[in-house]
Amino acid sequence: MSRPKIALIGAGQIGGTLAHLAAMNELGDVVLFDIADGTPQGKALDISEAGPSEGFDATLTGTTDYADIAGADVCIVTAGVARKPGMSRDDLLGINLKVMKSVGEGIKAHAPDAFVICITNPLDAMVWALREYSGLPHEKVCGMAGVLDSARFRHFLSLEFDVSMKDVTAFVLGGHGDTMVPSVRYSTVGGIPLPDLVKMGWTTQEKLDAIVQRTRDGGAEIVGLLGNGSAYYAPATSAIEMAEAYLKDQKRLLPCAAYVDGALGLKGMYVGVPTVIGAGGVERIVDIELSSEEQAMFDKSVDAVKGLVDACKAIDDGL
Ligand code: PYR
Repeated sequence: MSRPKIALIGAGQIGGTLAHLAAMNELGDVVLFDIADGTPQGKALDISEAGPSEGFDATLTGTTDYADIAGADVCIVTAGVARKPGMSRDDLLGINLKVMKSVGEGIKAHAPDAFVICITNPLDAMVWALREYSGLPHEKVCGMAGVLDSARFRHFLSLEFDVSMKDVTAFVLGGHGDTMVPSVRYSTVGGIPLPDLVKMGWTTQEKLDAIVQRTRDGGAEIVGLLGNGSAYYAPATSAIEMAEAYLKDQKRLLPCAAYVDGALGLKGMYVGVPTVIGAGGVERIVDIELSSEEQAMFDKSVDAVKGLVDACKAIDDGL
């Protein structure tokens, strides 16, 4: 039986980290694709040479030819430009839309049966565009953002409560942008919802509000610190969690940018929602109830995503 094939489209910082994590976790053989000749080949060889020390047997190759992703089981797309300090994710729309066109066409031609995870920003609009250009079924194309935003929220909460991150669960919904909705009610420590922890005196509402805002600004905080790029370790780890859920049919309940048609009152659009990921791809959208306050924040985020998708359509009137 052959190993699963994981195609990584884009061999930048996230792409290289994805390749390393996929190999270390022995998820399958890795093909690293990039248009910059030398980069994918160099990173694939470098990571392969870590194999003897790390003890993995995955085969890693680098390529500039889409034909080499043929038959991939999973494609993780990071191709495109990352933001610089002072930029919002939305500023990348025009340039990265063009990139999604060639990536989508490459996947359509060579890996039409893959489960596709998009990481390129602005995330929700780019995953929508990638689905349009690739023509793959909606449940096989999704975006990585909710796992990352929730991980950031969990990390900040664990610092506040001085408890293990393992015991903090959290949910972030909506678009992967300034309007994202970290859900306080559905986030817990050992099963105790955050509002109860405020009542119990574990934290104050003011501190919790500040953590929610820090979560919303989590990507920008890293961009500001790095000075010349955006986050890559946590984004890559989050996408690997999703890829593993698909490859091992784990039926994980993970928030991601998924196509929603009916649930949460939405009609046919990509946005961050809780999902179940298994061998069928995004197998289920978890149709949670929102309070009126959460609903208002979610609606605002949905409108922001719709605006970005409209901007994509205006740039490429073939969409
Ligand atoms: C983030 O760090 O939030 C990205 O979108 C890469």
